[in-house]
Amino acid sequence: MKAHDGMYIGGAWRAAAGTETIEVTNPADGTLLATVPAGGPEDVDAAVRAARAALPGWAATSPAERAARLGALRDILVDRREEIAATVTSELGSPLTLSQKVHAAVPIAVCGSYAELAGTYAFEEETGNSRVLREPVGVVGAITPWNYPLHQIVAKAAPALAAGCTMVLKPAEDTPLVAQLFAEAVHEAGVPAGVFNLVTGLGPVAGQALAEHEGIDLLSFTGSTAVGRRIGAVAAGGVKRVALELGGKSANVILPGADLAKAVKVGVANVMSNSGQTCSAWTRMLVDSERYDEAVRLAAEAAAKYVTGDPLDEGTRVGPVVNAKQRERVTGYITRGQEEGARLVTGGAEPPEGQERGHYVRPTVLADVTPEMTVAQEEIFGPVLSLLRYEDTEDALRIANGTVYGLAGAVWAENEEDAVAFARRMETGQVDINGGRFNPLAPFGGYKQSGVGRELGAHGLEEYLQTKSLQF
Ligand code: TXE
Repeated sequence: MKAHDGMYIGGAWRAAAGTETIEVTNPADGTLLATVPAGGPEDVDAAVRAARAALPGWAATSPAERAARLGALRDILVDRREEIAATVTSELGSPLTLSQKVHAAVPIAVCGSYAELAGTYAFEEETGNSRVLREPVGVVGAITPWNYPLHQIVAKAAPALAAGCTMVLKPAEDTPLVAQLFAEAVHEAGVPAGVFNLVTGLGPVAGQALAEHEGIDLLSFTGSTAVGRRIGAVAAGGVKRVALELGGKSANVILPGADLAKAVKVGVANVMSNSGQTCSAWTRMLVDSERYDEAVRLAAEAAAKYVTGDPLDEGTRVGPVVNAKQRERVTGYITRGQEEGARLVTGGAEPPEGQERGHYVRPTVLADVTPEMTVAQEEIFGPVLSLLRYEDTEDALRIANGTVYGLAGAVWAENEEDAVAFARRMETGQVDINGGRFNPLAPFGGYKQSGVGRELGAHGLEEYLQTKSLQF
């Protein structure tokens, strides 16, 4: 695949300071797709300086001008959506249909929503004898993961640019190609030089250098809780603002009386999508004891129908996971679940037949999972669903809230009001009621150890703003 051998800094592709590179491979078959530079502290420093230099000019632009640039950016992403989908499929391994419908379409929707918000948001308002100004925070350092590679970038870059901030992005090492494509689109959209900068590189090197850099005013990180905790502390030590979007272990609560067949079908689809590599995935399905066995049967039946295979084949529903390490991690959890007493009803740790070359994991369902088991507590990040049994509503709530995470969740009930009443008591940032539908304007982010701050919509924009009040 075509790749840039430099970094996008100060409006141009420049050679990296060092000679280290990253090999980008296709998780479906291990073939080499491209090499990109692995940046170091010098590259990060050059990018932060470029962002700092561009800040006064960009912060002074009118919201209408920023809206126009974001609108142009959205249109370019629309024009290049097939290329985006193909790129994500080759470096992440997601089925091409998913790449088209989600990996390309969602960032386009999010970028469009910020083009609109930039033009309509009240950056100034009067309150009593004061005028409140909402000003950009400054230079943003963004570190993103590979699981929704373009979405995670746009969920930070679009609000940052709408707010008048400038930024440096360090994307995940597994998926730098779509990040390069995004930098090209930003350039083409006429965003001034230095407003958006890209440094590809390894987390502990380029990522760490960005988190530690004194020239950053806000660090926005999405990734594992372990890394988030560490770099959050580093950034807070420098009195920078920190936004963290971390892991999850979301509950899908099926209340008695809910449409079980539908809830199980949608629940299984939610977990298997993107090979389970979704921080908000409903990985714990909670069913009342009376209907538990029926739910297990339905879930196993549904999961067994999920065809794993080549992401380019139209029939494929589950592609590989992103890399060998992730595959090992996921299958390790499946084995651990069985060792702790969970019952494997479909799938398992063995690679699917004939797919040993890629990083494939069988769509797996574990039954008889109890709340204290590792598979019910830790984020697996693979196509693995755990079914837990509850006795009554209070028990269901205790189980749903009984992890360190609180990112998302779902509630199914016969009456919507019952689902809403239950959702109000859940310690989590987002809940889908009887299925729900994606809304690019709805705030997304975690309670408890799932993170700090919100992305998307006006709440996402406000993360990149600081307020000043003028008293008259
Ligand atoms: O994440 P990392 P990994 C979870 C998921 C997954 C696990 C491991 O459970 O199985 O994390 O995935 C950068 N300083 N999530 O190892 O390492 C790294 O380069 C600065 C949940 O891929 O956290 C990449 O850009 N940066 C999740 C980003 O952090 C560092 C999405 C994420 O990588 C760094 C991904 C360091 N010391 C994984 N070390 C979600 N919330 O959606 C790494 N990075």
